[in-house]
Amino acid sequence: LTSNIFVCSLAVPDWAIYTIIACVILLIIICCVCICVKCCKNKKQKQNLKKDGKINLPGLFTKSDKILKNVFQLTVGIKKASNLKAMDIGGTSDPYVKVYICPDKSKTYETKVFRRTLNPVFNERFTFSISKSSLLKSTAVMKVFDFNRFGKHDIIGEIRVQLSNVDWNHVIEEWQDLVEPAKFEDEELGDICFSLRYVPTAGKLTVIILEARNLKSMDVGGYSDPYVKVQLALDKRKWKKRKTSIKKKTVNPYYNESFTFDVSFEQIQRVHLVISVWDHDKVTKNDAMGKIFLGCDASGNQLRHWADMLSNPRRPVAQWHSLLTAAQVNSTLRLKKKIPLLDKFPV
Ligand SMILES: [Ca+2]
Ligand SMILES: [Ca+2]
Repeated sequence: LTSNIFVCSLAVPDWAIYTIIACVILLIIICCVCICVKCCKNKKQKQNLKKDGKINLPGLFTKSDKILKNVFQLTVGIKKASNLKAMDIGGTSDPYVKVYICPDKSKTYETKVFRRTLNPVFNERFTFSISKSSLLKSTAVMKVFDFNRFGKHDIIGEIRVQLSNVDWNHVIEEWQDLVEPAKFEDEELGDICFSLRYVPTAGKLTVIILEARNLKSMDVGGYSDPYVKVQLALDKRKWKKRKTSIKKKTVNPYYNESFTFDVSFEQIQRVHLVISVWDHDKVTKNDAMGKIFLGCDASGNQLRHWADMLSNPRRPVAQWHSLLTAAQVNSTLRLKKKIPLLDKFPV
């Protein structure tokens, strides 16, 4: 209609009108063909991407809700993985995904563990707050691990997404190839194995520090003098503390030292167990080499161990844990000052 009015007012001859209409129709046809070709191509690409060892991020949801001034919310969704590498005998894995933002790393999330599968469907979402200033130099890291009850968890692969490359106006949902993990900025702090046993009737919590391995070397000569601090907090207040012996000049110490604490059934829900590894130094201050905490609001592997202990009363449950930095644990846990007069009053 508009074109007619336009045409009439200029008194253009008939043949010109037909030519214009023909051109418009031709243009529309060309556009349609282009869109169809593009759609088909995309579909093909997506199928290709679903091949080996991929993980689907549905996605890296990048919502720029400005809750506070200059703080953004980033939601990372882990949807599913397919054709993961088999890490266990029998040709399967027990995959789970760890998600964090580098270099901040103050919050590390983990998905649930899926037993004996190479095609897990996670469907979990994790939200991070990122300041505007650190946004451009931050990377979202998603690491896929194979859970092992009695051994170190094997890394299957990882994905890194530089947040500076993210289009903040859209939700990104895509498959990506898992790659070999980057070692450089990911400081390996070593692992610690300990067993937990809780007897509700007697109100006794027993922690046996078994061994640690691949600890960081803090002293010249590539060694450390590690000891382990076992600390309990009640309602996030420092409560009780014990230490193992010091093992000289090693990064793979063996302790097998047992500590029993009085923790009533009523208290166990409110307790945090903090395990930290320290390097003993005669002259200077002792250095923290790594830390983790367990409790009802712990996450991932630590929560699993705590839950296993509670659901298996009177039975010791041993498990390996990867150590985190003290700063990382402290910022999550935020313990308050010591409870005064320790055991003098019932709490
Ligand atoms: Ca496994
Ligand atoms: Ca030392």
